[in-house]
Amino acid sequence: MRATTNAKLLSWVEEVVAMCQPDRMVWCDGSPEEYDRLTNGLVKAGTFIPLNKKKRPNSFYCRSDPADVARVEEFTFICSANEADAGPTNRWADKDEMKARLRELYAGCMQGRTMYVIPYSMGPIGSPIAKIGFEITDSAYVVVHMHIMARVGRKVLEVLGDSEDFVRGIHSVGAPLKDAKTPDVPWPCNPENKYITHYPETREIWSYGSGYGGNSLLGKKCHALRIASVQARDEGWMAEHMLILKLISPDGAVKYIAAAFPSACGKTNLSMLKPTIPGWKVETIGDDIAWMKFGADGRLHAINPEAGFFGVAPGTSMKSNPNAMRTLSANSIFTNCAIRPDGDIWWEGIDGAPPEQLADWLRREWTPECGRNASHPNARFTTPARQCPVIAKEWENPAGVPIDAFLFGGRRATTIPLVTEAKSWIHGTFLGAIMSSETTAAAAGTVGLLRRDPMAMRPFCGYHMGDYFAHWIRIGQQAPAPDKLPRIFYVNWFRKDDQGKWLWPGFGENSRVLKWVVQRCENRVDAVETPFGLAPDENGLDLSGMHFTAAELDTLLQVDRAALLAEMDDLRAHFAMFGDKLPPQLADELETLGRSLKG
Ligand code: SAT
Ligand code: MN
Repeated sequence: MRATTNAKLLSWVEEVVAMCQPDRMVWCDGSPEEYDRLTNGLVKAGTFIPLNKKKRPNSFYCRSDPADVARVEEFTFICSANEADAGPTNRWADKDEMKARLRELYAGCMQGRTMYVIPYSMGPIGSPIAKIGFEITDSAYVVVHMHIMARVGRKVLEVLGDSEDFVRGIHSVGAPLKDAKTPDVPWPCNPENKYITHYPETREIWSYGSGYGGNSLLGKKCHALRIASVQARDEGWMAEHMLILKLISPDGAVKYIAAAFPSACGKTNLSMLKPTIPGWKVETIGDDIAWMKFGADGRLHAINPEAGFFGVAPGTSMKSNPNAMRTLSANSIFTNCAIRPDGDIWWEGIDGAPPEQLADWLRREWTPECGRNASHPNARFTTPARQCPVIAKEWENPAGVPIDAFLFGGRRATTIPLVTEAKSWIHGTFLGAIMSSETTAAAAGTVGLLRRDPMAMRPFCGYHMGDYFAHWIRIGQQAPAPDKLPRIFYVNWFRKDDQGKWLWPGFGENSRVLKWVVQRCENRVDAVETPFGLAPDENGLDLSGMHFTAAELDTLLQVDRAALLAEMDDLRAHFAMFGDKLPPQLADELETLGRSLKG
């Protein structure tokens, strides 16, 4: 039912109805009844399989079309008014041409389907940092995901009132049902035509052809990062691809840390980590996105704009992430993992021996001997954040939490040490700007290639990355109290030795690095200067109970000078990409790095 008199909103919805020609239209109210009605419908349609109620109450299993399994960066466009504003890391298309092409595809694209209008808030409803958006979609799968991932419903319409300040998102799976007799498929999509398009000036998102993750849950990467990064630039705040965690030390002191890693590099694991060092505790605020504004106290305050976790399933276990496993114990949706004969889910790396038989994500029979993986490497769980056993009590605080430190990191088997601290805000911005990581299955494409992924925002920055660097520098300059800015660190959990063996166990042991970060923030430990920043001295890290040879420790904690020096050309080419938009401070930092590596 429609519960708004907002004229701009109503006329936009009418336009979309006229273009897409759905059979029915529903204003989503975000209620549990709506969720049940839609999940029942998805079960009837064969999209969802209810999981064993005793093992996983109110949870569902889903398999996508094999041609629709990840974000598609190749078909993701920033259609800014000026091409130069999209910058070298984005695909740009003329907004009028793109809209004309999409209008053709959208014409009648919802025939035979229901169109849902989803009012959502990214961030606690009414928070001064939160933003309102609407996603119009023909996918019930998307609606139930938005129920978990965002705040959906009437309250959003009430807070919006007659304001025009909302993001307009249109999404279609691009698979009209030509007549009532055409049977639907479990996962409608359009493999030939996928477009994920953004119009930063008018705060619009038009998405077509894919039903998966960041392509279709428009509140997430499209709104909360690509559009929000532009709003943040214009309004003087930050929209970052960062988890937010609360770290409590044995003496009860609290620090808040936000950390940027590329997709599928362990952000969810870090955000709810179970420390192995006694007396320390991590609580979760968010696992993927942080929106930050300066508060009256002069500090950067962060909210998690999301309400759920859309995490990578394979590799998640009681050993790697017990808190995620507990979060998933009910009310969750699982896409593209495998299903056991007893009606529960399974994936590579989950606890226990593999069952003798499974149905895999491609609906085939699977046995441990068959030589294939049973789940897709980008298989995902969708689960409410409030169910996380270590969710922090502040996680929905409308004022956000004050951030003490930023971590940057990526997957690097070589070269980059376990942890260093930036020497200044500008040096930290520089380390973020040269971030690199081996690619993962979160995006379609080859896995394991090294790519520069500044601040883990390469696929998500809605404007010119050179201007984005300048925005970071401006935030540092505009900080009401420079000494209250977060300290910046660079970490790499993924260093390997010459034999290809991980040097660092990761997971809960990463708490040792967090302890060092806290002690640095409190000026309680010394550090030694290296070309890559300030590193722990021999006794800096708490490694009690761990066993490393001197050589292993050396490799783990040292910058490989020769290897980094060999990357200088690549780094210069990376920076050259940004042309005259590269802030001169970052060019200076690069040359300083080059000199210190030689010295
Ligand atoms: O963009 S998704 O939400 O599909 C997942 C990711 O890349 O982090
Ligand atoms: Mn992400």
